[in-house]
Amino acid sequence: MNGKEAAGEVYDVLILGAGFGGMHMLYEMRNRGFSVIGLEAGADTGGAWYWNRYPGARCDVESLAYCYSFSPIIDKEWRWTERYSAQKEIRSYLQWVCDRLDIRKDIRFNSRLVKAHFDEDAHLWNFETESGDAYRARWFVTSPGPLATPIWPHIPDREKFEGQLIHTAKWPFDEPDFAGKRVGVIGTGSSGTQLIPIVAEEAEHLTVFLRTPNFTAQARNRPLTQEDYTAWERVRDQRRKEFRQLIRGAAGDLFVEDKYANRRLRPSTEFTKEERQEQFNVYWEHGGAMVSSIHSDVLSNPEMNEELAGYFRDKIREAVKDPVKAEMLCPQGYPIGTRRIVVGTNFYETFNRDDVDLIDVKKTPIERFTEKGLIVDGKELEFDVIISASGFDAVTGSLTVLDIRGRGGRLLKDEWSDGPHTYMGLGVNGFPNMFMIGGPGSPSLQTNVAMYNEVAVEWISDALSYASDNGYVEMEAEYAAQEEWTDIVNNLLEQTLFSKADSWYVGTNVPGKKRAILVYLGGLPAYIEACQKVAADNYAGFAVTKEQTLEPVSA
Ligand code: NA7
Repeated sequence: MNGKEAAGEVYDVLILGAGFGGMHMLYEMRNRGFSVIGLEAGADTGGAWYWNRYPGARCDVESLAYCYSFSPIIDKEWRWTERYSAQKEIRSYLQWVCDRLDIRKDIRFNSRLVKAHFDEDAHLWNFETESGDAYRARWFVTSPGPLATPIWPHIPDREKFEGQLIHTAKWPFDEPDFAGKRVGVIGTGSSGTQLIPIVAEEAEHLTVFLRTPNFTAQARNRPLTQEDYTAWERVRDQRRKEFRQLIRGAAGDLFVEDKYANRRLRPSTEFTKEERQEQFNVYWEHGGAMVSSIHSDVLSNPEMNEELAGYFRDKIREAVKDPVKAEMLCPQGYPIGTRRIVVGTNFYETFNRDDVDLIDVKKTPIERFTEKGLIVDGKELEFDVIISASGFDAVTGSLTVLDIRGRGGRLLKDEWSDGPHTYMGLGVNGFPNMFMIGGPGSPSLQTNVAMYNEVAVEWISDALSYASDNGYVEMEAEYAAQEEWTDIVNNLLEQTLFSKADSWYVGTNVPGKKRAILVYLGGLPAYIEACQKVAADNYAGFAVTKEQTLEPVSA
């Protein structure tokens, strides 16, 4: 049945997005007896892992942690092949889960939601897709992915470029061939850092445009062996419980020798400088972003933070032979960990190649595009292909891009024009019956997002069961509760070194976006505790409405 046919039908729940969060939500709702429909813009499931198909795309959280934990079937039947999964494998995993748990039949693919309007009289949401299909549902659960609205660099005359122009998050299905080509890459976040070494191998010449250097840890990816799996299966259930008690929702030290495994973070001050250096060395060699967060005070203690930053800079200077390029690549002027640590392979070593140039656009900005390439420092640089690894309008952008209207026609985008206001990152005052997975004010991208998603799915599912069991037709975040939570989220920014850096975490990568923290920085355990408290207190902070029933009128 397509949406038009369904227009008369009212679903209990409509879910926006069929990535990690959306698929799980759909499965959970269906198991609880709700009628449910999912809308997905892509032609298949995968979410971020459907769209970000650029060469080298890979998760920066270990596969054994970055996956579902709710299904024994999945645990039994799926095997990850590498320590850090490549995009293709995660996409295959999500497609397989979609089929194996029979989720697919309830998802409408190629269905990009453009409008969601709340009907206050009927206590229902009305939806419309890009192709004009209409749906109605009591509850609206958004899971669009916090990194789903790509942004282009603000460089004039982009449309004039006659070569191939590609955004990493809109990678063409026909794999581009870089052999014999002059390629430019703009951006050195996670996407650029993963892509650059691979393009350098293929292209005739590569020019990298760098603006803010990131701290990049070594991935040290490797195949997972039978021994790894045997060891993992012994501790899996215990570790998953532990993940929920860890600030980042994952350990990153699954295979670290026990003597160093630091599952309960301790402050750096409990160790001598020599001990800390030894710990850095162990984690650097082990690989992954964990080296940046092995002590609990790295984001609050400036001296400790600088010690770790210095450790990273020394590693960059060791890897990059040309001292000028090495200094260009050394992050300065912001604390380590306040922009997402990038996890890379051969990134720094790529700049030792003769056919790779590095241009610092802070010193020599890209002035504009031309038919043949880019004007930089008054000179034209010619390219066959320009790749923009310029990132996303993170977290809020996935929702503000839509026409979402709550009570009295209030537009969500306007509500958040001075920064997002949410209750627990789950609900928004004025937008009854709308619940968010990965909403602003939740820990989402500040944690292992696969683990956080499960927490959000469980909480929202319980909330909807509670509403349904009690005959509530509306559930809405109260204004006071929302503002109190928003203050908590904003104050956490001020209490940490996060306030000292520009990044997509605070929205400064999007011109005109209000500087405001988009994620809850208190860590996963504190967030879970807050969510549990609200639920245990009959969803305190959410106002509920029972359907009015007319009294029989006597003759
Ligand atoms: P990011 O991390 O937002 O990186 C975007 C990069 O693009 C970053 O280096 C930007 O520099 C750069 N950029 C943007 N505009 C320009 C212009 N005009 N000139 C030069 N450089 C520019 O996005 P990613 O896709 O790499 O990663 C997003 C997340 O996905 C990542 O954190 C992981 O969670 C997975 P800037 O830093 O703004 O100076």
